[in-house]
Amino acid sequence: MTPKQQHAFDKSAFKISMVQHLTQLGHAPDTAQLRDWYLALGRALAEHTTSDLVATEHDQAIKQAKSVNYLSLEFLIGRLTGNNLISMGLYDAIADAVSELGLGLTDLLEQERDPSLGNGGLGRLAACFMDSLAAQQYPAVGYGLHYEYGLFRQSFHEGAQQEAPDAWREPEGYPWELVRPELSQIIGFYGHVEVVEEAGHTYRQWVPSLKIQAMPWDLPIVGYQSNTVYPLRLWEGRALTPFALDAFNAGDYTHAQQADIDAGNLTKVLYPNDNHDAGKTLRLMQQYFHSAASVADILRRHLEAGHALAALPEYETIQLNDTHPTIAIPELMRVLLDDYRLGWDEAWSIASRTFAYTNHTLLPEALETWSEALIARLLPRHMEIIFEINHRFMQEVEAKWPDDVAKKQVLSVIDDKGERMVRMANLCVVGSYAVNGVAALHSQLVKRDLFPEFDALYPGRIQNVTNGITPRRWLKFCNPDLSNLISEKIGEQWPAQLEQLEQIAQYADDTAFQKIFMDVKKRNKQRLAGWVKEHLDITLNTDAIFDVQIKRLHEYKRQHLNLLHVISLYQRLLNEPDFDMAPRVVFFAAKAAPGYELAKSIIYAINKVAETINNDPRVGDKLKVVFIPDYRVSMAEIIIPAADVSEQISMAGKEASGTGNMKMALNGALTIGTMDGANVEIREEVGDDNIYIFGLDVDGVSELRQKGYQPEAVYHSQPLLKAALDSLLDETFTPGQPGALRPVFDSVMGSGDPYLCLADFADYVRAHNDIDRDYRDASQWARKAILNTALVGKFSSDRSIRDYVNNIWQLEAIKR
Ligand code: CBF
Repeated sequence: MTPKQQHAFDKSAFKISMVQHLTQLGHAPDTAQLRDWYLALGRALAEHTTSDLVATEHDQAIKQAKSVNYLSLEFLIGRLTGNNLISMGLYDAIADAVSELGLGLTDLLEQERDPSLGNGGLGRLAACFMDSLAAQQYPAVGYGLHYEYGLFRQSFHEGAQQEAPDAWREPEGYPWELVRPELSQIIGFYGHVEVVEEAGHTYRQWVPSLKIQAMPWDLPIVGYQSNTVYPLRLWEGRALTPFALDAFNAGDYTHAQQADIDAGNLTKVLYPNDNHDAGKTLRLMQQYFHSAASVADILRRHLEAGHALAALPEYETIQLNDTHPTIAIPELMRVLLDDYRLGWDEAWSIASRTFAYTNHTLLPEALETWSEALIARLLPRHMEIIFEINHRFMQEVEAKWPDDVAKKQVLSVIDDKGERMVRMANLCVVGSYAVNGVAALHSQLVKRDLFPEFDALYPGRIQNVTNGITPRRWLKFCNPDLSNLISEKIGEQWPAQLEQLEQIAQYADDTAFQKIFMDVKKRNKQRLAGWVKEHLDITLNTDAIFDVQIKRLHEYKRQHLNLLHVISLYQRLLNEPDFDMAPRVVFFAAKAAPGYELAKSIIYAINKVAETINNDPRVGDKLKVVFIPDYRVSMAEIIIPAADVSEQISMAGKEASGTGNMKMALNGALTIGTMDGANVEIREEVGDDNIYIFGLDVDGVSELRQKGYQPEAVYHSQPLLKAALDSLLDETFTPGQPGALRPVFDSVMGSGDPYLCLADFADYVRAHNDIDRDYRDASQWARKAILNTALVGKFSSDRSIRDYVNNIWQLEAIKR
């Protein structure tokens, strides 16, 4: 693809525009602060993207083409300014323009607060996918929620996680967003269903008792090197009649604003749970609000483009990012049946050819179910429709497996074992034309373990699309030195065609290239070390192995296994006079859901261990442990380019894919990982010699469980492990507070070690010893690092999107 000519850039006009925006913000150039200038920069740039957004929206070719609508409760987009500059091809030109105003572009970019509108991998994937859709110009709209507060800000108080609200737009608003009142929708809740008679037919009609306005805010998703800009449309809850003047005049000031307060609560805050279904009513309200507003907007676009309602599946496909927007299926049915008065079969034919569903997890606690009673109260008509969908589906099951009660029980959308619950994943599979897992192993397990009966009933419906990451943000933007080095060697096309990186492999044995490559790594390590010094006052040795585990804190991800290894290194340094190791800095960054006690205990334990080790003069700079607070996209952009080792150590079968693994490998880190998620495919690409695989695989895990796993036996048989665990119980890391780290000890010793940390410990240590040995051979290490960068082109989200396009969505690219 040759990049289309982007708009010509007029430097002096741009500088004038920036100053005008600054003035509109109430500041004068000679007294304005950096943040004021950043806002002016954002607003001046957004003028360009807004005009491209509107032009893309009105593009006839796009209106006549098929679009994907990506429905996700989370879009973890990260800062937009730097990334948009890369996509607009204006990075250097703007750097030059702002320097003439006496400003540094990187300082300005640092002023932007991350829009953290997601929890972790699922939300970040949605952001990468939007980037890749725009880059390849496959017509798309992203639909999400406009949370007033994103994922909480994390800090530590004496080692314990503290949470604070994340007011990402405060106080001046976010310069990239555009409110679109003309596209607002009205969304109902509660109420009852009435029967309406018309022309000899009876229809059902929902009469909601609460109505809330859905106000859309568009963020521009700028296509790399093109003029295509798609909207990420985020719905905000607003009161229909925000202010009750009567009440105010009567002196009832609180009541006067009550409607506004209630509606605003709907999109006030992102639920901070990753891979966990918390079952809160407000969350279901968010899900419905998001789905209903998005479905209404999709239908509006479809009909305004002049297409027949029945042709919806030919022009629009709706991708459900996990089960969170499942309620969109009965919502579309409701609109087709009750508002457009279609018959059931016709409505179902349209709906079931429009939706597709991505499953992101096998964890039982993350598979959403909603109480039937709650849905019936909040969305009475939808519950009727769900019953009808299930009734007809059960007939299908009966036809396939006559009199098989067990099959009906597992397949049914309603789980009636205890309190009757609606299984959202089952509803998704029944109502979608395609279902996919997110890595080869995961998709295989979805078919084998999660949905074997669905797979038998609908052969071919469950597919795989391996996840990916956008090379624009995760290499070109975050690692400019490596990007320039790559471009010098293979040209400038790789950010749009990541497979081209393979050409770098030819330099893996070239000692001169190895040196330059590792010099880049060193500079990135220095940048991270500088950040750590400035913010945490810890001095790091940048010759040390930078060993990195960055992801949500979850037991299955096993940060505590990593911690046990760290403790064992510490103990060996102190107790074994002959023990030698390459210096190491172990980095952690992770947020724990506020209600997830064990995850918080693990964070506390890591911080306490870090404090002890970092202040123990006997250790020197052989070992340091750094927990970087408030992990977020902009922090990942500093950590990832600096990583030597990437920790991907989940228990096999638990991490659906992982995408941090891809980001670090792309930036030349070597993975230490289990045969889980996308690690399996990373290994296929980079080869056994360039990855450190350890531990039980999926079959090994089930064999061990069948045999009967006894963590205590492992504990007693491995002195290194036992010593590490015992130190959690005494005062080694918590002077004066013995037992303060007991919850972590108990999570493996008292609770049967559900994620098999102890079972995998010895092999994990073995793999780390291999890393230690290999790192000391600088040339061999450089070779492996280069090959990681060279051989992971498959994991571009451009490829993932092409897989969706070709195997599921069937879209055509529309070049503008
Ligand atoms: O598919 C994207 C990511 O989604 C999760 O984060 C999720 O929330 N279910 C998974 O845990 C990741 O493995 C996966 O990469």
